[in-house]
This record gives sequence, C-alpha cells and structure tokens, in this order.
Amino acid sequence: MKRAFITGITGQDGSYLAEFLLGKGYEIHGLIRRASTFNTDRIDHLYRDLHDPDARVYLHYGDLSVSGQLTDFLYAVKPDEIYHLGAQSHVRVSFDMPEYTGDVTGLGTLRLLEAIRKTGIKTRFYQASSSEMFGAAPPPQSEETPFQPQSPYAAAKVYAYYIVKNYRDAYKLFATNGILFNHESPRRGETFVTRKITRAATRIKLGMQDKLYLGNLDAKRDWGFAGDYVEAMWLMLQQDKPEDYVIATGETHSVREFAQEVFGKLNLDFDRYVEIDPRYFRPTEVDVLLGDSSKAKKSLGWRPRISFKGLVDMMVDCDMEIAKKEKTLLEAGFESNNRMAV
Ligand code: NAP
Ligand code: G4F
Repeated sequence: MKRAFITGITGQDGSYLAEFLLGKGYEIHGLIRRASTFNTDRIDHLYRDLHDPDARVYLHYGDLSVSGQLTDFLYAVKPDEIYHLGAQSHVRVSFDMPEYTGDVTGLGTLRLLEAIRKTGIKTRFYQASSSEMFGAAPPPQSEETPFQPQSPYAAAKVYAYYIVKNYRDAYKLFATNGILFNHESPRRGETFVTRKITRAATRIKLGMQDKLYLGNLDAKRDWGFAGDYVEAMWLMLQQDKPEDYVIATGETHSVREFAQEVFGKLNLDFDRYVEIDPRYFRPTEVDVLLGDSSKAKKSLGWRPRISFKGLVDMMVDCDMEIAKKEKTLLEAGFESNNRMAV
C-alpha cells in the first residue's frame, strides 16, 4: 500500500486529495493544527477510529512553522509521496499578516524540503504553487511566463517555487511545482470570493440576508473545480521526471460575471443586492489570470471536467441546502451556525 503525507489536509484541496488517494488505495497521513474548536469538518467523513481494521487515515498534530517535528514525522512515516498544501492561503489576509505568511507559506516549504534531505527518505514532493505568482504578468500565463508577484502571499509562493527547483537541482529530489489557477468547490473557505457570493446569494434568496458587500468586481480569474485539480497533483508525482506544470481551465471570468451568474440562477436582481465596500480592495491587485495548461494536457493527459457554469451550479445547489437547514433551525427558534452552548 502506498503511503502519502498531506499538509493542509483540513483545507479545501487536502480534503479532495485525501478522498482521491483513498480511492486509489493509499494510506494517508495528515498534518493538522491544534485548535480550540474543531477544524476537521472537511475530512470527518473520511476518518475512521484507529481501532477499526479498515482505518487508513492518520492525523498528526504539528505546524509548518516547527521544523524539528516535521523531520520526525517524515522519518517515522516514510511516505512515498508528500503533498504540501498547507499555507496561509488568503491573499488579502497576507497584507495584514505578511511576516506570518512569509514564515508559513514560504519557509514552510523549505522546512519540509530540509526534512526530506536530512532524513534521506526516498519520496516524491508536490508543492502547491499558485497562479498568484504571475501577478501583473499579461495573460495567458504558462510555465514560461515570468513571475510578477503582487502580494506578500504571492512573494512567499515565489520563494517556495524557487526553493523547490533548487532542491531538485542541488540534491536530486523528486520535487515538482503544480502552478494551479483558482479552483473552487462547495468546500471553499467562505471568505474567498466565489463561496462568499454563493453563500450570500442563497441566504438572500431565503430572506436571511439583505446585502452582499464585495471589493473589486473587475478582477478576472480562471476558475476550475478543486476536485478536478487534485487529480493533476497526483499525476505530477506519477511521472518519470519531476517537472513543473500549469493547471487551469483556459477560460477567464470577472468577479462580476461570477456573481451575475449566481444571482441570475437564483432569479435575483444583482444590482439590488450587491454593493461595493472598499475595505475589500487590495493594496495591489492581480487584474487578469488566464492559464495555458497545454503542457499538462499533453504530458499528463489532464483535462478539467467541470465547466464554469457547472461549478456555479454545484456551489449554488450545495449552499442552498445549507441555507435551507439554517432557515429551518432559525424558524424552530435555534441559533444557526452556532455549535457552542453559550
Ligand atoms: P485552504 O482551504 O486555505 O487550506 C489551507 C490549509 O493549510 C488548511 O488545512 C490549514 O489548516 C493549513 N495551514 C495553514 N497554516 C498552517 C500552519 N501554520 N501549519 C500547518 N498547516 C497550516 O487552502 P486550499 O484552497 O485548500 O489550497 C491548498 C494549497 O494550494 C495552499 O497552499 C494554497 O496556497 C494553494 N493554492 C490554492 C489555490 C486555490 O485556488 N484554492 C490555487 C493555487 C494554489 P487549518 O484548517 O487548521 O486552517
Ligand atoms: O477569491 P479570492 O480571495 O482569491 P485570490 O486572491 O485569487 O486567491 C486565491 O487563488 C489563488 C490562485 O490564483 C490562490 F493561490 C490563493 O491561495 C487563493 O486560493 O479573490 C479573487 C478576486 C480578487 O481579485 C479579489 O480582489 O476577487 C476579488 N474580490 C472582490 N471582492 C474579492 C472580494 N475577494 C474576496 N476574498 N472577498 C471579496 O469580498
């Protein structure tokens, strides 16, 4: 049985990847952070009690800012494949927490690479690189496009990207960069724009919210489905040689278009409910991301399956179910979304 180590297993991508690898027969080891509230909602359905003979998911407390522990984990687990997805991944937040973002999102990658080098384990390493690294570079962006990062998050990812290349060359590690464009799902964090829109619009539809406040509606993104993108991560680690790949749909839409699609599907008047709040503007913005994933198509045989409209439908349908449950609880006199007895 192959063994995978996943950082960021509690995040959107980590949960889809864990599902995907379990389907391929892997044993999964995930790094999780200790929190005072539960942070494993996205993977609870995958977890089995460790006394269960069929248990194949093991969770380990740790943090990307602590190197010694990462080394110990890798030495103990000796994974065949490492998927490094953990990061402070919110671009706007990285302007508020630049030092922390540099430490976790940038140096976190170095700590893992050092752990591989020091333990000498034979493994394959996937780095969650980002289309944010292209920043101000004109579209379409491919593996050949020079980076022009526009945020502390993007700068940290550029550092991580180059340190992966350096360890690949210097120490002959099997280490790859997957340069993934934006990918979304019903499991997307609620402060990223797509999920913020689908959550708000479905709540507005059911009369539980009056307005949706957004920032820059003109920014354009190449949005795909996270479930499709984790397959590309796996494919990259199954190749003979470690290389870097762009993963994207090749289609771009503005935030306004995404929101109009969502509000239109719900027969809601976009102009009536959406307002601009400059607090959501960023000190420097990435205007247009549009990926050229020809290399991945040719070499990995990878293609996105879910279309832009399919993604909107999936997210709206799931958030409508959540909104209905929330409304039922509210009508029955319960506070929704509040798991604590206060
Ligand atoms: P996400 O939902 O924000 O998940 C981030 C994960 O990192 C969570 O599991 C989080 O744990 C963990 N994490 C954060 N700080 C950590 C720390 N100090 N130590 C250990 N773990 C930590 O992000 P995602 O959308 O799944 O993205 C996965 C990766 O791909 C990230 O590296 C992101 O930057 C990159 N990426 C994402 C996209 C995209 O469009 N989604 C595109 C390109 C690249 P908690 O659950 O405890 O917070
Ligand atoms: O959904 P976003 O926050 O995603 P962003 O900044 O593109 O970053 C995501 O994708 C990257 C890949 O390119 C990942 F590396 C990164 O980890 C993350 O997953 O914002 C998308 C666009 C931006 O232009 C932003 O300014 O939406 C605009 N926007 C407009 N109003 C908003 C809002 N973004 C957020 N989060 N909230 C708003 O109210």
